[in-house]
Amino acid sequence: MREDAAGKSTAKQTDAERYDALIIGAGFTGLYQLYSLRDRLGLNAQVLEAADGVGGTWYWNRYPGARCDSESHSYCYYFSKELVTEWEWSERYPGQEEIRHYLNHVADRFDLRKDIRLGDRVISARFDDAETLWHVTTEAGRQYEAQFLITGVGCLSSANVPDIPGLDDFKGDWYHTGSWPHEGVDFTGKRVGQIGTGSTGIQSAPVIAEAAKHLTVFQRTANYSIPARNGPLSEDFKRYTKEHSDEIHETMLAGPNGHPFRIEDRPVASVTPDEQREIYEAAWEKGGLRFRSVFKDLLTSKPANDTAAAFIKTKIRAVVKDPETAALLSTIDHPFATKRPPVDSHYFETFNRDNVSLVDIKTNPITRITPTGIETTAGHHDLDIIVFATGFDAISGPLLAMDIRGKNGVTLKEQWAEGPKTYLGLQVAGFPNLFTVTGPGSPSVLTNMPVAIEQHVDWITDCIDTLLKNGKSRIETTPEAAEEWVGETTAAANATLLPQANSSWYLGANVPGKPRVFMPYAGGMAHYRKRCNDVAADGYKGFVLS
Ligand code: NA7
Repeated sequence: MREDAAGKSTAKQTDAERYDALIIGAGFTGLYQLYSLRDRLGLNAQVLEAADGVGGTWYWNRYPGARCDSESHSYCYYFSKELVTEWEWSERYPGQEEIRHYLNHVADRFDLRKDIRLGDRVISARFDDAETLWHVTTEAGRQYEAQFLITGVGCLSSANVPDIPGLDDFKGDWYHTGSWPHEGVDFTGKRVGQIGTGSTGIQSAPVIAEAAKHLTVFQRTANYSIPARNGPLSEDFKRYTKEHSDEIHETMLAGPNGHPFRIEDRPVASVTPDEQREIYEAAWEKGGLRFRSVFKDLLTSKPANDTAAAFIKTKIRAVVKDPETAALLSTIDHPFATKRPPVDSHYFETFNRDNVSLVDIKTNPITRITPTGIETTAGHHDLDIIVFATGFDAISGPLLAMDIRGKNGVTLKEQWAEGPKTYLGLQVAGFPNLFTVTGPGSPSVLTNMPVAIEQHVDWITDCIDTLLKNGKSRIETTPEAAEEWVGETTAAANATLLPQANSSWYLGANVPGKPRVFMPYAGGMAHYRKRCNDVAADGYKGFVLS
């Protein structure tokens, strides 16, 4: 079958370039998926990437302070031992620029660039049932065809700029953190307004405050944050991570969220309140997402969660000197870690600066943007620059931004009118041979992303290999399997406190009009991997191969 696969650029009746597989996006997913299909299976695969460089999320997110909250020795590929050994991270958490260097290094090291077309944004994909072919069109009007279509479009790549009246009239400059100018923004002497206090806003505020004349942070929902305790990695630690890379990887694979640390097997109630405080204190000093791992029930028991929440709120009040500001920052309406928990470098300390103020837009919402600033129900704020740290139309957004049509011309938008429905986050019923890496219904954003990505890419690669070796040409999930999986995804979320965060982007609640469905699979990465493997071993149960 593989010999039958069409060669590169063998145009038929149309001018379309023909491939075995097309991959959308040249981030972590696209690079590894290309390597896997091309170098492992020998397929003729092509990556189409909208940006002018590789890097995906890390190509676009260049805002001040942009840094990953996974630790650098785990935020990378593990498929190649040589790559793990030769690459050296400089800091505990990798900054945006360093991650981009890393992904460029990967592209060069595995000679991937020749099969990546940059600056070619996919706008539509249509499945031809008779030919079992995906027809893909890009913004530039180029046409492509392929038997398999794999999306590696990322979960956080469709910028959410809120529809606030008056933005067009603003005389200053405005930016969304997710599509930041490559040349940077000079804040010197400027009055800056930042809307949003999620992971991004919490990273950018301290850096903007250092440069700007004045920074006004507009906060709708107060947020927890744990100090990152970022810093240069010691030579000893670098050596340790290389010498123990197999063990580290095993730990990442064994846990629920792909991080290189284990979750302690003790509930909060198993220790006294004094011991709890000591444990939280030590975790606070250590910093980072590890804070979540000190007890096993922080995300499943509200009373347990309350102890962590109370500890962090006390810390915020201890750091922030102005009592009113401290109260605003520590009045948090959701349990700890039910929204993606940020890690920060001096976020709360930033509010002790003379040139920083906090505006409560929950009590006094923004009414409009004026030519000279932002107006709330409590007054006007004069601004030269507005920074929207307002997040993304997450997970399903980047897929729905393309016009994807499956069998009988049904659009993905129609198929997902009530919210995304997939089987295992990998496939949509009625869309044969379309694979959605880290799609809705998979663990994705609840994990350390490269771990989730490698698992999906490996599964898809094995699946395509099996298909072709068995003389089949298509794989498609059934509506029943997808329906059941949506049920399982919902049940997995409901077994945790995660749905209690009302305005979370996990739920799509941050985008007006988006159906409220808990999108990522919360049953844990290790459990999910086993499910996917069992499905494959069981003859791809829930899929039809033909
Ligand atoms: P998030 O986590 O979605 O945060 C967006 C922030 O912007 C959050 O504080 C929102 O408040 C606020 N927001 C969004 N829309 C508005 C409007 N219309 N008015 C006022 N405030 C608004 O996005 P991030 O970019 O910070 O982080 C995304 C992920 O990237 C992060 O979790 C990491 O995984 C990396 P709200 O809470 O909705 O009240």
